[in-house]
Amino acid sequence: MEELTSRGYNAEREAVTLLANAGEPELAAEAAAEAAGDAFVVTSEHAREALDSALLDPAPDSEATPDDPTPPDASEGAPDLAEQAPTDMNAGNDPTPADELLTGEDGSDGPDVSTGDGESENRQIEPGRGVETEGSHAGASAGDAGAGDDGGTAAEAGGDSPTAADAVGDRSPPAPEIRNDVTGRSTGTGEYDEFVGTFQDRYERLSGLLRGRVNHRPAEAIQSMPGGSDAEMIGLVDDIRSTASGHWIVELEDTTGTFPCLIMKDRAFAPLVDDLLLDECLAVQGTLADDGGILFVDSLHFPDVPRTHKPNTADRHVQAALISDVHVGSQEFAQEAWDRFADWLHTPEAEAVEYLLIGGDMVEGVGVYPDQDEELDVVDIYEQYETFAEELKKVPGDMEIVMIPGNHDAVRLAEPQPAFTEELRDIMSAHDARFTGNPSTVTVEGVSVLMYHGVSLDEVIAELPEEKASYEEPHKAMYQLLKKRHVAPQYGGHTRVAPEEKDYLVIDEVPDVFHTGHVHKLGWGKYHNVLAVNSGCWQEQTAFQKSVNIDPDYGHAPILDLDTLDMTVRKFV
Ligand code: D5M
Ligand code: FE
Ligand code: ZN
Repeated sequence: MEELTSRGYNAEREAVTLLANAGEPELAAEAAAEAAGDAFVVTSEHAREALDSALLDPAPDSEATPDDPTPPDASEGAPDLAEQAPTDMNAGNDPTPADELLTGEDGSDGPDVSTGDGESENRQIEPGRGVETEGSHAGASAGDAGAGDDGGTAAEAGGDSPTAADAVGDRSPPAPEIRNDVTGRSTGTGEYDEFVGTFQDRYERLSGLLRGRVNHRPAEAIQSMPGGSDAEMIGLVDDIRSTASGHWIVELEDTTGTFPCLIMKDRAFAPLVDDLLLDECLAVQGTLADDGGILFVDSLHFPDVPRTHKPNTADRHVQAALISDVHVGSQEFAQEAWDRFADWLHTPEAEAVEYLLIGGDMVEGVGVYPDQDEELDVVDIYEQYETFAEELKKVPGDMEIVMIPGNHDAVRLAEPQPAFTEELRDIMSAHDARFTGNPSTVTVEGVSVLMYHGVSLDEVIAELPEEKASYEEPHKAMYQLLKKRHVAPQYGGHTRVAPEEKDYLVIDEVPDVFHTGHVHKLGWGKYHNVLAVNSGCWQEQTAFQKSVNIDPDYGHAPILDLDTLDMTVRKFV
């Protein structure tokens, strides 16, 4: 199973059983993946084909196949930027207007970011019956009402049980506009070399954001500068190591080579080294050592979001529900909460909620994690989508729905993930929903929402200090992605990345709202005026989550006022 998931496939339960019972399960899985081609769901058919065919003998080449967008060995570092003939990295890089220098600054301390200390207003509203606020776990994690201090106080919901009969039925939202969607534009065939192109594009665009702030000299040029010279460089982080005396060496790479940069432990910005992830883009300014072999760093710059960013707002009162991680098909799918949510959408109170944005993991999928099948309610992946479609039908038909896939969905696992296939769209066609890739930028009523499922959040949370990123405050992990202007900076870890000519994971334009899910925790706040929302889930605690003490925030719907960017969380548990 791991073999299949690591290659970006989901698999039917029967297929898993067949492959697991094969003489050499790993090879069998690999062969089944070949048979599945670009189907992304390995069916029992594929498994049988693999077991019957000569594919197993001799052992297939373990190199990635053209259908497999993931690298042969994810533990391998990011490809060398300079491996291919360097493109002209200096051309076409419009330096952004100089934002304020962000040297050594941690944006999350900015005044526009609330601390989630529980003192801020906790705007949670509970419609429906018998709902308790007290003791709500979300109360603690979502108390970070950073979404503005202007109005929007909690209102008590009406006591009547809403039913579909209360339908308001006069929504007529204009169509959202979608950008940065890989769907239908995928160029990657899975060759490792293609990653060089992806990283060159990443470098080109992220360094473009930094060029107004530093006077970049290529690594090659710095290598031949005399000792003692001042030098500035923009590069992707290639290595981070500490010296015997506790200082840090950050190796930066551009298209001409790499150069080591020394960050002294007593510098004010030294703690920022803890926030660094491999392969993110950084700029440094400093002075070369006497022998010219290392750069002593005086300042560090992240691509970041300008503090002056002014978000767009809708010019009428209209709202969007931001949800994710529905996990239909799981025994833990929170059916009652979902039904209450869907019912509430039919009430006059929800009249302004014209958009439903779903950030991935529509269904529980099959074979996503070991032993996951023991908790499946619906074992067939297509039946899961059929069941999901039934759940979606409960939502008012005049809402505009946008969906991206997540890691439990039946599309390729490697990011950027293309939108659901025609076959799956047909199953989920009831609402004429819009299907777009993960990530995508969806503009509703003038407000741009960067939708990203959020797999990289696990990594950001694992790598960064607790106060910068934690499951309790997932929005802070999102701030880091905004600061790095990339939704999944680190290559070769948990987050699978596909080689595309364009790095779709770069956050090119600053969004007004950043919407993720995946970690099943609710949290929101503002980072340099960008509202970051992680939207919880509709799945109660799974056995795995119990084993690692993850207490999911299920049955909550963050409702966003598109005209003010204020957030209200509605509880349906
Ligand atoms: O994952 C929901 C959250 O739980 C996310 O933070 C990953 C984590 N998770 C869940 N199951 C597992 C297993 N089996 N291994 C590691 N991490 C896990 P989602 O993928 O949205 O269900
Ligand atoms: Fe999920
Ligand atoms: Zn997920």
